[in-house]
Amino acid sequence: MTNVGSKCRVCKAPAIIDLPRHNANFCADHFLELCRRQVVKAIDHFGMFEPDDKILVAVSGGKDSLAVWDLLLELGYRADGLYIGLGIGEYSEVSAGYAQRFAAERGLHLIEIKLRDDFGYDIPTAARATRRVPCSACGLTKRHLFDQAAIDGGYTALVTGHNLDDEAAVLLGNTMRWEIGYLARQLPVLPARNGFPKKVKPLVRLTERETAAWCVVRGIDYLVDECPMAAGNRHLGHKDTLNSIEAQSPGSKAAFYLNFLERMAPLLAAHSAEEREALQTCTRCGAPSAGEVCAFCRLVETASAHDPVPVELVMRGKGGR
Ligand code: Q46
Ligand code: ZN
Ligand code: ZN
Repeated sequence: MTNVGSKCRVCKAPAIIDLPRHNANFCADHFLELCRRQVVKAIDHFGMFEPDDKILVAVSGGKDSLAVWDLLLELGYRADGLYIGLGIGEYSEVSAGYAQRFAAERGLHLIEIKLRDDFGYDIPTAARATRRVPCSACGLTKRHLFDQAAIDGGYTALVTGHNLDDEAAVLLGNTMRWEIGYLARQLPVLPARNGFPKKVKPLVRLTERETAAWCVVRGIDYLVDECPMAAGNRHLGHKDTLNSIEAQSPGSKAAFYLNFLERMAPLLAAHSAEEREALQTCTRCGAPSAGEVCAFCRLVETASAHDPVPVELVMRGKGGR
């Protein structure tokens, strides 16, 4: 991860990673220290947590969600995990194993939901049955189930592992379309409102290379493979674009996203307040909803009535990006 012979900026020991945006190399200990500092800075700066928050971490078995769970526990927060079995073929079976092992080895509480067993569908089938792109059916499912599990379990903060690369890529997409409504809500903390839990992204100051390195140095075994349904996902293309800008001009990615939060997001705050529609309660599941029956319950109804569809069938012809 670094040039042979380079030294840690802090202690001059042999470095294990170079971070061009910090214009420095770090040894393992000082790299971990830098990551902790970045997370604490995000938590403090954005007022992410109250000391008595009961945290639920959305866990996928990938590097970001396991890193954020590990970091929060290390920083002294109480945090349980929630894993959703999305039924995306072998990928889901393997990812469940990573989440379960992480929790079991550390004696942590992991709540598990299995879409096929608990709701009678899986993501490939939902995508086919509703003619949505897979990530849209998946996003709707995950948002609903994370929110509901947090509310039902009495958790006061729902944490996700979104990192700087994720947020910058979404910001680029939203900016290119001038999606003012989405831009106004693209914040690292969304307070609890209208029956939704507080949502927090503590990793927004760390890149995905840094969260991966955190896991490697901490000995966290995570699923490296990407979801097979991500092919064609616009965010991946935006990440590539930002990475080539970053390679030319280190620090651009962080400046793009963090300066948006500093300089632009406050100007959009009024817009986000206006957008807050009064919501009703879903007559089936009790969740906040724009209509009588929420989008999730409608998805369940359609997807669970459909014969199961394997991942390969949904993704046929969509491989590569
Ligand atoms: S799991 Fe789901 Fe992601 Fe797979 S289907 Fe798309 S949204 S890519 S984070
Ligand atoms: Zn050092
Ligand atoms: Zn509902």
